Amino acid sequence: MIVAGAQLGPIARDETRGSAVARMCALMRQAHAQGAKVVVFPELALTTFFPRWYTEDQAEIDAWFETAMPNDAVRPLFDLSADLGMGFHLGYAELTPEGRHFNTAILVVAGEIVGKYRKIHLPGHRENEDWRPFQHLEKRYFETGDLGFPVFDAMGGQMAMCICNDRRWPETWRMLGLGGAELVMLGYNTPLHYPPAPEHDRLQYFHNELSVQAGCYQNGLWAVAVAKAGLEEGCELIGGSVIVAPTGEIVARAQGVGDELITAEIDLDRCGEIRRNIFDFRAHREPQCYGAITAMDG
Ligand code: ING
Repeated sequence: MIVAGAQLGPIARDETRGSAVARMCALMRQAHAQGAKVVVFPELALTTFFPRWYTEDQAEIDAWFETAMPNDAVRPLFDLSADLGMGFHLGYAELTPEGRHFNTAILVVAGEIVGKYRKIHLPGHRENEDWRPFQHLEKRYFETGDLGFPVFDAMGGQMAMCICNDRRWPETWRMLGLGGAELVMLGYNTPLHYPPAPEHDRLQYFHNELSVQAGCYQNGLWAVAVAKAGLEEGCELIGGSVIVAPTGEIVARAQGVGDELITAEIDLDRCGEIRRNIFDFRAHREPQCYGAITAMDG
């Protein structure tokens, strides 16, 4: 199947959801024209990355969230998906009827939601830290995801999702590998500058690829990892969207930091090259030796 990653450039603070959706519809049409069966959009793709600002005004915070999915703003994307027979992954901020806040991603096939994931690894901090040039308040604005690491039978394969910081944690990938995932779709908003360790700024693209390549190789699965990129409200976000094979090879990479489509023809059966051999879990894993991984947090 041909898969597509639809990298987005900056979304301004005052940019409407309709504007972001229109940009995504254009990319979905482009993906369809190139024969893609599914297109992956970034994390929190309907708005600017609002956790970069501190506020105690809950109404201001909640305005960044979706209280229904689909809703009028995203309806054009769902309708186009149905018209074109396309699948898509969309990251957004979810406010549940019970008032719970999640950093969420959904998989939609032909206009119907077939899978949902809520971000488990929330980076950053809870309180305003004025020494930082910008905040990273995901721990303040979101709850830890409560859906686990689900795998969905869709589009002729075993599909899964994770979100941004999740990709840095090997546990994420192992849980999805153990769940039989063959294609992992994920979006990210990754600032180039990492205030706690600015000496690592030059490594942000490398760490993005290292994390996804390792996750794919060590679990024998494909990944499409897609950035919200560019200079967004004064904060430079990395691009570097990639499509990675179960061998760990990068088969497509974005070149810029704007709206940009990447595609690749992938064969889900290639997961077997890894899973029947070097990472045949049943033959080689020794879970009785790994107790510390779930017994302790650090
Ligand atoms: N963003 C970043 C990420 O994990 C980050 C946060 C940046 C952590 C750089 C460490 C280093 O890619 C989100 N949204 O998780």
